[in-house]
Amino acid sequence: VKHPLMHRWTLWFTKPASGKGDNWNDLLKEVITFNSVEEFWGIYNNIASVSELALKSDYHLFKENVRPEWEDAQNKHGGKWSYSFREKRNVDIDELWLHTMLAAIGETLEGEDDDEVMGVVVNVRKAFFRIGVWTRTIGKSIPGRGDGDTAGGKGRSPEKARDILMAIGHRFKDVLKLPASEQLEFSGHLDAQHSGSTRAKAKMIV
Ligand code: M7G
Repeated sequence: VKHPLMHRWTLWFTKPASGKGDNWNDLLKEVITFNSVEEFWGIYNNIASVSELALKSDYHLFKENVRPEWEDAQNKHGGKWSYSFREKRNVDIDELWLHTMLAAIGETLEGEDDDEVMGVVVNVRKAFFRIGVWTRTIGKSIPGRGDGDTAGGKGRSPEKARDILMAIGHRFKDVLKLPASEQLEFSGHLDAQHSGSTRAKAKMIV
């Protein structure tokens, strides 16, 4: 018996750049798509754990048909909640990433009709492990569009969209078992791409 998931999910891997000529597109690889709990465990048990990955690797677990890139139509108005674990030796990154993936595929990060979570990401870097949740919107109107057209459509007001994003942030913070004293930060993908620009930052913190 297979226990179906609410969505089909695709696992992606970013392999570390080998030389200067490598660009993002050469490094991002689609691994496999699945839609049941059993398939998830089969895959999980047969791939390298995060703690075994080389520096500059990423895993991305995204809803099927959403590429784990800012440029994807379903991400381009979105953002992410993320946290960087800088005490790399003191953190069980494998367990945190597993719980993040289970929260994503088990649909416990958002409410049933929210349709905000696009995927989850883990980055292995020299100074930190970073885990993030990518969302469809940033809880603000899209520049150049009407006010009711908060990214994601559904006719949500910016205030309502913001409430949904804050709730996702709180749930994600629980999944990561972060104490109240630690801050999870939200940033819009556009801000991330043009960091240093004068664009108003979509700053939220939980
Ligand atoms: P990162 O992995 O988000 O953060 O981006 P890091 O600086 O902590 O490693 C690293 C680099 O990967 C970026 O500067 C981009 O060159 C590239 N990159 C990452 N993402 C998520 C994207 C993306 O969605 N699209 C494109 N074109 N490049 C990306």
